[in-house]
Parts: sequence; C-alpha cells; structure tokens
Amino acid sequence: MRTFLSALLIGSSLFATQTLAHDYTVGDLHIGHPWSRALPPVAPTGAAYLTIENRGQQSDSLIAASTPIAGYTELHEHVHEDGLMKMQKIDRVEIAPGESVEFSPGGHHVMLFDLKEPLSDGHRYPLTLTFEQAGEVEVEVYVSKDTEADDQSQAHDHAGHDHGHHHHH
Ligand SMILES: [Cu+2]
Repeated sequence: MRTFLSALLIGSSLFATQTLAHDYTVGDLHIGHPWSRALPPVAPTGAAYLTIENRGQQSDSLIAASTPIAGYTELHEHVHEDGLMKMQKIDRVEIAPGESVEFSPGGHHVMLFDLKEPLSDGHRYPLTLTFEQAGEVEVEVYVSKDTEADDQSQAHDHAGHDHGHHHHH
C-alpha cells in the first residue's frame, strides 16, 4: 500500500506536494500536516487531524482548539467499549518530551461541531491550537477527500459517526 501511495504521490506532481506537506512550529512543538477529510455539505460535524511532536525537554498538552468554521470544538479520543469504537471527549492531549502524538481517523482528533461551511475537497480553513506551555498557534487545515491517511483504511471512517448522544458541558 505504501508503495502504491508513493507512486501515486510522485505521479500527481506539484499539487500533491503542496497539499500533503505543511507544518508549523510553536515553542518546542512541531505540528505536521493538519487535515480534514472532505464530507458531504450536509454533514453537521467534522474532524481535524494532525501530528504534534515535542522536541523540547518538558511535557506539554493540547488543551483547546478553535476555528471560525465551527460553532465549537472538542478534543476527542476513540475507546473500545463493548466491542464498539466510540468517541469520547478528553480535556487534554499530552505530548511527552521527545514523543510524537498522531491525530488520525480512529484515534485522537479535534471534533468540529455546528459546521458553518462544508468541508469540501480542496478547501482550507484556519484552526487555532492552544497548548498549556507553548501557547497558541494558528495552523491551516487542508480538506481532502483522499490523503495518505487512507493508508489506515482499517480505521473506521469518522464521517459516519453519530454524535447525537454526546453530552456537552
Ligand atoms: Cu469525535
């Protein structure tokens, strides 16, 4: 699969390069490739994925995220419960020194509620991440219908998730 994807990326030239690689630095944190999966226009919720690498000596935590395209956001993780994968809200995502945390479909993600504009393929939107130590950084999220994350296609597709039973505080 990796080989196939690599060939695909090379074959699709400059556009793919620009689409698939972008990163940010805030303090000792390195943030790689924020992206969202494209969804049908009617989707009320979406999710943002990225990687956060801590190149410093002390632990830091992602504690909040916000974007003008969503009414509000939550940090989510997936847990196995009664044989099912469920999402649940978490207060923080800690990134230990020297470690890297990947937000991906089926794992951690920034959940976007009350979408004000559709997550359409090729769209980009700003997302402000707040870290306990490093502070705030605004990143640009790329919306794509097919990304390298499709490599993890065993991970379930977030688009089909029902958030109706979530409790919000
Ligand atoms: Cu979620």
